[in-house]
Amino acid sequence: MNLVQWSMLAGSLSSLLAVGACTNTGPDAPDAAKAAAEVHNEFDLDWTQLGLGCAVMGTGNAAHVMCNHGHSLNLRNENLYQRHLLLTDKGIAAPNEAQMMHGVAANGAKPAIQLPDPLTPMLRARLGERVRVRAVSYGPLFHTFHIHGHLWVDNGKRKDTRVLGPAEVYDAAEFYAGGGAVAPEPRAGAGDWMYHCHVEQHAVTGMWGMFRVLPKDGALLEVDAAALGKDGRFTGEVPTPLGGPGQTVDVWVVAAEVPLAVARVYTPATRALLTLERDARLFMPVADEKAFLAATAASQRKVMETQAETFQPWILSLRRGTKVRVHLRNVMPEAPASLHPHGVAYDIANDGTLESSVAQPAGPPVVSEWLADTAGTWPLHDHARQVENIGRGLFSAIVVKSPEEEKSLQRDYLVIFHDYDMDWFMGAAKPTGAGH
Ligand SMILES: [Cu+2]
Repeated sequence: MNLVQWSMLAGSLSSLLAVGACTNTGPDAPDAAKAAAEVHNEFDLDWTQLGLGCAVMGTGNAAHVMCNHGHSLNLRNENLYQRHLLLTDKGIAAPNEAQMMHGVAANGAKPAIQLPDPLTPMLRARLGERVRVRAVSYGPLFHTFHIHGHLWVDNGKRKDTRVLGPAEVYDAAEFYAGGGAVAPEPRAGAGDWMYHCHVEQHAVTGMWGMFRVLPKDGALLEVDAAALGKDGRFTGEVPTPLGGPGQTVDVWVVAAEVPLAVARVYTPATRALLTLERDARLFMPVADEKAFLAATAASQRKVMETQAETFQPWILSLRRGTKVRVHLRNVMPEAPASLHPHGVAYDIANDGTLESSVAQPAGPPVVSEWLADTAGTWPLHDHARQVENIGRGLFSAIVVKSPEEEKSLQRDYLVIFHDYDMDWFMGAAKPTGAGH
């Protein structure tokens, strides 16, 4: 992308920030009036220009297909420009942001044209339920976790935004769904509440999702499942924790290179809503040792063929005081893989960086032992070929829960902020990691 295109893109983005903030500056002089008019025009978000970041990567239809910038939540990405294209093709001449982002309005009414839920974790809760959202960040950039309509208390202060650096975690966002931070008083109410990275470029290029608050009474605010297919099934939910104080549990995980639905795009020329798949590298949990030993590259790909749109990244969820033995096999064709945990107790042989703790392709399984002695949320990722493997998805997270949290939280979610390895994502070149 050249400098002119970048500045046009930046202009569009700054106008996104300025929506609704139009002020009259110096209307007396003709030049000033003209300038004011130009500034005012900028307040109309130019989605075509916003799409320029994509257009330079291809022409015509290909430009739309390839419109993505590598910012995602849990490896999935839906560009707001694509939703704009879909709405305009369905007859809304100038869709606004609300129309693009929301599946349902706060009063439960459906919009005139309903879009599929975004291809990112769709967090759900009933009005008044106690919710925690844990955020983990991977990749080379800083991201800002923000959720609409809700506040939480952190160190005695109310917050609704928090910055995360690479491999940083934030798990203090706890509130009542649709309600307050410390009491379920009326606040946001039922409806769709956007959560997103607050780096604006990241949000519009895919780093956003929805927190859907359903009414208490069971009158569902669900979108039409038949019309929307599999959308919204990818929940971001933290699994029920394993083990307990003094217990040892075994967990089996396969590192596999498999197709994953990483983005959804709309192509006006064919009127098709397409899901883009790429060969991601994933930690795929399996049920038991038998399945673990039987796993092959082909069998894991088969699993993904049926789960491509709903597969949830592995989250290792443990009760505080549990000792876990994680068995890792690598069925990827050529990359080594390992598990490097943060936050749990272990000795150096179990930290996923020594040669002895790296699982080689078609090599023997590697076992790591960790003690989950502190409640919290922790990164867990490959450390054998970190840049390339994390860029393609070889990450997870550890959640260690206290008994109090298990009682107090009705909904527990974890979202991972992630930047794609762009060469891999665009399919333009084979990723080249430094390796060991
Ligand atoms: Cu970001």
